[in-house]
Amino acid sequence: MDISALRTANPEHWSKAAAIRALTLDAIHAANSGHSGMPMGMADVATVLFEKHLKFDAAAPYWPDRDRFILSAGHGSMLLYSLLYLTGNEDITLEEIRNFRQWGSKTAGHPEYGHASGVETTTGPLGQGISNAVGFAMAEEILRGRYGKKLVDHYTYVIAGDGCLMEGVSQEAIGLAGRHQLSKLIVFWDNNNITIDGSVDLADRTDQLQRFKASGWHVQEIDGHDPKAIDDAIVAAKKAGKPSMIACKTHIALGSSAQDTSKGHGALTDEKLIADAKDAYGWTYGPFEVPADLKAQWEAIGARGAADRAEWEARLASVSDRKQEEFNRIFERGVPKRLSATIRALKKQISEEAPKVATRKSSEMVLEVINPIMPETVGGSADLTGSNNTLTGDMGVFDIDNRSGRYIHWGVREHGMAAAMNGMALHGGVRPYGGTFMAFTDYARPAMRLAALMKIPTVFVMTHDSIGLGEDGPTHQPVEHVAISRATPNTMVFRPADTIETAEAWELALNSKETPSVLSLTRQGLPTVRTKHTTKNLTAQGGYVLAEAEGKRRAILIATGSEVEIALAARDLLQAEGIGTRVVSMPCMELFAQQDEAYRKRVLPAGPVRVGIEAGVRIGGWDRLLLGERGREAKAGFIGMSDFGASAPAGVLYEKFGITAEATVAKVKELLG
Ligand SMILES: Cc1ncc(C[n+]2csc(CCOP(=O)(O)OP(=O)(O)O)c2C)c(N)n1
Ligand SMILES: [Mg+2]
Repeated sequence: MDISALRTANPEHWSKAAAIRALTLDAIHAANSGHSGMPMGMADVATVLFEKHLKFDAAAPYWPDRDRFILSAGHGSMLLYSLLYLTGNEDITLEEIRNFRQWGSKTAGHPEYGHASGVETTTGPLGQGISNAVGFAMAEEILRGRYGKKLVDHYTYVIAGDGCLMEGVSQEAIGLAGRHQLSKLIVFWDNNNITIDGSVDLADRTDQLQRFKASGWHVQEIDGHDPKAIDDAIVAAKKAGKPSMIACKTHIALGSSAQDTSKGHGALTDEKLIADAKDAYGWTYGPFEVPADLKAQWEAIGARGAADRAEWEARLASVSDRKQEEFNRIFERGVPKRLSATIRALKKQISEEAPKVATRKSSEMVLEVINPIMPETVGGSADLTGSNNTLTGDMGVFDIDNRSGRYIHWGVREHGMAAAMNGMALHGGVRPYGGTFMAFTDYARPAMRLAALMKIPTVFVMTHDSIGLGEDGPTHQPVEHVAISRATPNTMVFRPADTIETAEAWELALNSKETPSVLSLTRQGLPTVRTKHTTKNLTAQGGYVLAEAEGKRRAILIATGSEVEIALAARDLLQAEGIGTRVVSMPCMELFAQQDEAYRKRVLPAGPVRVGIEAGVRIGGWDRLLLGERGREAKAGFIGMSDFGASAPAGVLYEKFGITAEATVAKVKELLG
């Protein structure tokens, strides 16, 4: 394609966009890997967005009221890195661009949140960014509802590719955004008709404009290389009163011999191809060279928002001290001072009353005291509100006419919910938690993994956490899900035994700034096992001695959640036979592993036989507890699940699958020989 017409139509724009294209080619050439085509195709859209619309200050990448720019098509990372470098972001220097994709560089293969400032979310798994963006836009609405336009008034812009739109999660996100008329969400679709295998048509013929329209979006279709059309479309999108999708017809790998082909998707490293493409761009500079006047133009764009930021800071300074403190606290992910006393008071009351309740209900009891003192919590459920017990009285339901509502009816959209909750957490100022059944962790897992990778404290409230849910049967009974969550790095999996441990788990989840939590909660009622009040949060140690052995200690039973009750019953039986038995409650294996060795040895001394009890699979953490670091600390056994469950009342299932006090006693005796 002859691109000279594009060059001459608007040379000022062209040279700015050409800088992105040239840097992309050079960085990918140096790395000998990456994805060239997308940045080459979307450089014009990105240039107009950054130059004319995006409210940002390159010198202050975390300013709360900035517009958010999300590169959902994360493989096009060089588009983002070029923009950050050109506009003067401190993290992304030319050296970093030269070290694209190398060990220790900030320019990771795909944009990673927390790795370089200016990266709003980790993308690469297609479909996540656009789904995070819905959470960003919801958080903006909620905070604007609470603090007003004076403090919160910004847009969320997204670049999504064909792949993002093909992923199922995008439909969950699109449906949510349309339903809630998230009018400050603007998505650019890189409509280049190419994916890795070839033309999009190989796999999909969806009319994307009709699709978005059907979900309640404002849609436009433009030439993605025409700067005026791009600008006009953004202006119109801002006025639309609905979420907006701008289909940008672009050419992947524009101006190269790989243009409009799937070859253009990946790393273009051929030197002649690169030289020819630069020729076509009229780019006469050396590798990684951006002429000073052009760099200055880009830096002026990067500084354009400094005045906006200063004005915003003045506005923040003009509100009451109390409001400022709260605003700053919630953006720093801090908890209110009152939280620990509130949790302690609840623990005290519960230890006296000793109710028998399901831990999902316990969680609701805890939320009833937390939500009133933490205005930043935003709860929700994927259409299981009454089952997940996630709604408390004071929250209000988020809706078009109730933007400060703090409860989200996510609909039957576990993946979209999890991804949007991540977006909320990333936006800042809100602490999202959301519920579904533990078995549907599978449906939310890609986003749960990213929460862990991004180091954000999203809280996943996963109820109905074992065969203990009973009659709904094996489709709904988690067996491997706790293990999968435990296998994920940087994730705290809490399986509390009663209301007290549930309160402690919530306290830890909310105090966490960099680790997501999975609360694994029961459907069935559980007795209060912590009847002696402690001000100390024992769950913070991961595991602790709940009941000490009488006489010589010959067995240690380690149990979690609903099986702690069984361990205590087994202990009674064993003690009656003169077998001294300690019960260790282990609500969070990850936190236990973080304790020093002396503590761990105190809780699990070598010598006595050990039996683990959990209505799930043994794989995933148990062997370390049962056998010790070196694998031979104790004779050990496990009472749990090794197959799928079945449909029957919970009591019957525990009997049939052999997760009982009697089976535990038999196992201990077998080990004692
Ligand atoms: C969930 C997920 N599946 C697969 C991939 C691998 N992948 C990376 S880019 C891509 C094709 C994307 O096509 P498109 O979004 O149109 O990008 P373009 O080729 O236009 O740059 C695929 C399949 C991925 N990154 N994420
Ligand atoms: Mg494409």
